[in-house]
Amino acid sequence: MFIKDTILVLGHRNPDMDAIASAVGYAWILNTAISEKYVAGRLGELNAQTQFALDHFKVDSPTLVPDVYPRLGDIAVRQEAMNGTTTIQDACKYFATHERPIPLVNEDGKPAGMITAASLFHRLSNAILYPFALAEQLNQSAFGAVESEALIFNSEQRLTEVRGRVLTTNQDDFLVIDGDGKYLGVVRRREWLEPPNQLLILVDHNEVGQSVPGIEEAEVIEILDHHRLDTITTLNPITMQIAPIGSTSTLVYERAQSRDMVLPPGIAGLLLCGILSDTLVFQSPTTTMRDQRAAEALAKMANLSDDVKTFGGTLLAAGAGLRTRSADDIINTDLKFYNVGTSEIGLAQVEITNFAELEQRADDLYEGMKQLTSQKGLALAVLMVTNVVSGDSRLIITGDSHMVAALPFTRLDGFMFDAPGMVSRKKQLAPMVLATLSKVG
Ligand SMILES: [Mn+2]
Repeated sequence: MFIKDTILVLGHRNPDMDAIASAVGYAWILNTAISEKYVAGRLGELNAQTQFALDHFKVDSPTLVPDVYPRLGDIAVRQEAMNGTTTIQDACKYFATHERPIPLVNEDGKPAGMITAASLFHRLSNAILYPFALAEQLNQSAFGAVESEALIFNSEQRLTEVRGRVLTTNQDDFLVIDGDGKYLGVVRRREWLEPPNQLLILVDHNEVGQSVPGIEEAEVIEILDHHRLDTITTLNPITMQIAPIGSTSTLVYERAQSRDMVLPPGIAGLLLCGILSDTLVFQSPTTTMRDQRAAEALAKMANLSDDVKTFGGTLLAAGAGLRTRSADDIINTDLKFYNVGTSEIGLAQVEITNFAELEQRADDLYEGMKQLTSQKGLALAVLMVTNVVSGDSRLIITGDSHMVAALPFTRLDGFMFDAPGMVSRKKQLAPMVLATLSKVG
């Protein structure tokens, strides 16, 4: 997918609330402040929480962008074609005012070849030797008389896919057909050699592995993010802001603020959701004053009727839950692996809104964790079930019993442990588990 004359604003793969909100919000700001060429995109399906926020604030979902590889259909030029009624004389008249070859198209819309100036002159050079036959020749159909073969490509083929064939032919013009095999347009060699770049702005991520497929054939012109830096290299200098704060939506709000812009209620509401979601309503240790101030201002612009924390609770509840999901899905959706000495451990996290929900699924989840541990040969596996309302977690732990016993958590029963006040895997759980195991191991 390549969108001509646009700059795509994209969050990361498996988009969360902040990835969608910051893409939509930043595209709106740039469209309003600079020009109408920014398009917000998403790299996957919306999660339940984001769908709730878009519905609540009546904002359209951003465009799904499966990849940004330029394809032949993206650069094909719809050039006038000739058909079965075209005579050699018609072709002569055409070349009086045009240089490019004429595509010849059959009645069914499928291409038959191309008339090039060279093929036409070759044909007529015979006629010139026999001038009495010239008039008759000119009235013949161009079909079967002068067309030359042409390379035909499908509109869905990537530019890089046809490299071998383009580089080994001496033709300069290629025919492009659509999915039904019908003539779509013509691509010139020089357009193939110098395709237009899809311009990109990355928000809420900067790593290639988390970004849109085809990024290596596009041009990133800006990055706005709050994650660790592990990013692309560029040919030209770019604008980049990475800040250790709670959400990218906060950075987007600050861009509006620096331009004295008032955001429409829908956009403000969505950005507010980005902040509330990433900071777990300001409970996550990643939260800063900047996030709090942005949320306050955005709540006003959004004409929020509830207070921010009440609304935040509703938002988190819309995304949380164990009820309808399989144990496998719950464990694997947000699972990360870590190495401790020679062994490997796995830490998964899921959000819920009350622990009663966990009780109904505890045995089922424990079985799933045991399976994960044996299948991956893990020394230890923890499922961190975080109650986003109370700001506490419970842990389901499987693996080596000495390691389990060494962890500083209170056992509630068999495999369930208490982790009061703990909400962040990155800042709280992982450092604690890794420190303990490095001593035991
Ligand atoms: Mn984020």
